[in-house]
Amino acid sequence: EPLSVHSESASRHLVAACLDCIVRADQRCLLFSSSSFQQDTRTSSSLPKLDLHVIPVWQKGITGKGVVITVLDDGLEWNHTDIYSNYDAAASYDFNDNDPDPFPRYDSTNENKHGTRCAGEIAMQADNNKCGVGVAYNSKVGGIRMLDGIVTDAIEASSIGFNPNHVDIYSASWGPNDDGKTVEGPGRLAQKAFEYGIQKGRGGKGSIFVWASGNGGRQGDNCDCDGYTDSIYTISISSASQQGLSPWYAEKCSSTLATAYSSGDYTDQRITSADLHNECTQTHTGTSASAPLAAGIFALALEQNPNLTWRDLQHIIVWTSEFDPLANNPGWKRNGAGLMVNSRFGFGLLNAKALVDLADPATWKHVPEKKICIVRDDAFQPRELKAAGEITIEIPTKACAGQENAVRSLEHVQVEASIEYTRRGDLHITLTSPAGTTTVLLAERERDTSANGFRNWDFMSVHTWGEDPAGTWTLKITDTSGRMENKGRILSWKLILHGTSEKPEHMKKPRVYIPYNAVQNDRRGVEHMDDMMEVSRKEVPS
Ligand SMILES: *[C@@H]1O[C@H](CO)[C@@H](O)[C@H](O)[C@H]1NC(C)=O
Ligand SMILES: *[C@@H]1O[C@H](CO)[C@@H](O)[C@H](O)[C@H]1NC(C)=O
Ligand SMILES: [Ca+2]
Ligand SMILES: [Ca+2]
Ligand SMILES: [Ca+2]
Ligand SMILES: [Ca+2]
Repeated sequence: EPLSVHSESASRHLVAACLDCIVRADQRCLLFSSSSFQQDTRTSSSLPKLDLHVIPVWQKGITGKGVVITVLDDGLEWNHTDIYSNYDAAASYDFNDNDPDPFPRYDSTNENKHGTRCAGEIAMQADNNKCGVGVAYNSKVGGIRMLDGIVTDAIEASSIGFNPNHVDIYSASWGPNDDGKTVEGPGRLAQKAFEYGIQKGRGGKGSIFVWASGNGGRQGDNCDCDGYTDSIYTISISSASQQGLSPWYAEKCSSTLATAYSSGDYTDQRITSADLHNECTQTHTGTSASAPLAAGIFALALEQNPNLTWRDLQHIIVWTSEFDPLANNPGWKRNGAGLMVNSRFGFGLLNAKALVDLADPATWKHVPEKKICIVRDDAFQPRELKAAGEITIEIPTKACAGQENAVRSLEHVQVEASIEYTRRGDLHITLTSPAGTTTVLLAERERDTSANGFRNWDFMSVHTWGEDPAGTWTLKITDTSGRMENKGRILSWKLILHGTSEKPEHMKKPRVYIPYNAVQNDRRGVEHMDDMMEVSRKEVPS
């Protein structure tokens, strides 16, 4: 059973914080209405005043109209009275039972509530005195029932590739087991479905795949070992708590693009949504609850500008996500393009208003054509690694300068490597860019005792986004576990640079970071923020 749903385990949260209004997004404090903009749900004024800035987008009349989202999960209670008016049968299917109706299977434990909760966050109806308001409350939402049974590569592929000229956004809050010892990605068919969606979906503009980054934090898991989040095609979303902190279940990795709110410590508020049996919940949790909030925000951007390509959207997320509200966490660094990035949060907290404003078709210029430059060393001989040892590989490159596929401004970077090692979880891999940005591509995982190593695994990083890749890269593999019996070798590697030959228009001026929210009870001064940026040029170890 390789898949797990990314909710927190219920047992940790028997004491529900029963608060009047429990949502982190601006669907929070709904008072059952989209028009009463009473939205501050803090339980104490000492908490930071945090905001995904959705309401200013609603005030412009942008609510997800004309955008179709489907939730790949355990089913959708589509006749729920807070979902029904936005339900889209053409975005729905049941691949567990092979029929068009994704209605979840009821049982005494209500275990199949997950998909309905995720869909509610996106598209709960406004002003109907029921549950809450979805982030994109006039979008259409469907459900693909695919987790309630044996999940084969074929079922994943059918789900990822379902009706790609009708569905705009696929939201997935599941992935490989979060046990801290699994390394797994999409199978052959699922990979093909991602590629098809990117190339052909949305009339060739590319399907939008939103993915939860995983809940294996307590198990020492690392989302670099999750090939779904690690894919360049998925927008991988992590969580922040009501306190603006990285929650206990969060995983770190270099592929996470951005963050939305979710649950945190057990007294922290959780996410409000629709629930099975036409009920409501105030206890939706984990990165599972963050990804749908992000999917809803992206639906707002697609209503504003339906012509955005899948790469336009990733660029807009990178350029508008906020460092400031999460600045009290360790691990921030400023990359060579001036962007703040953190392996817990990617580029930071989503800001719906900034994202939708940048997407404005009157001003947005599509990013230039995608180029891929592959750097390899044909003379490379396998190199040995031992406990307490280190392999350093210097990779000089002109980044295909002078060729049709020259990359001058980076998007994703992949290191495809095959590594044999007696204990995989003791490996630590970093990549340093010519601009001096060091990214952890793999962190140790205490529970991963596997001797299987990595076979052509794509380690993916977004941390050097916007940098010029020409110069010398450094790949470093170490083992500091102290287990002296460890040994192995790196058999092969390839550096894959994704990006553009021209700098995208919006990046021609540097990104300016401003304090996130003028009305927030900010406990840090602006000067302190500048200090913080100075220190955090190097990643602060956690
Ligand atoms: C939704 O459908 C189920 C199954 O047919 C039914 O039991 C339930 O009463 C319906 N809910 C509503 C709100 O109509
Ligand atoms: C989208 O692109 C089409 C074709 O280029 C154009 O006609 C249309 O006006 C564009 N829509 C927006 C909102 O920019
Ligand atoms: Ca069915
Ligand atoms: Ca409602
Ligand atoms: Ca995981
Ligand atoms: Ca991804």
